[in-house]
Amino acid sequence: MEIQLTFGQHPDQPEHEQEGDVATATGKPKLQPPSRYQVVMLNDDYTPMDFVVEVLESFFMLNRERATQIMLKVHTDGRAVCGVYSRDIAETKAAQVNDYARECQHPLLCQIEREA
Ligand code: TYC
Repeated sequence: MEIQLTFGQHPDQPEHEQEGDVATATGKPKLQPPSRYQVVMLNDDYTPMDFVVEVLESFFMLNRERATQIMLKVHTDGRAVCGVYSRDIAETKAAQVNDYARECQHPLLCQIEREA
């Protein structure tokens, strides 16, 4: 955004005499809404299906039916979106899932991707 300061350039015009300095915004503000990030879960050959369903239920607040659908989509397509969040929340969720899976000695992985 460009700010234009006008310092009483027209002292001879009576309407400016009392006003002091005036800040005027010119042009369109170039503000964008913050990007959203998908948490994407990846398939592997070793993580048990019931462990994946448990992770989807507890980290993404999904019910059993929805968690099972997403787990099966990952299993068949190789990947699926578990949820969409602000960047901080998406990073935190992906890290929590990856850390928990590692603690439990499963290779399950999530990554984040910025939405187009
Ligand atoms: N492919 C795994 C299996 O056959 C199950 C699985 C599903 C693993 C989803 C990871 O994100 C995943 N046991």
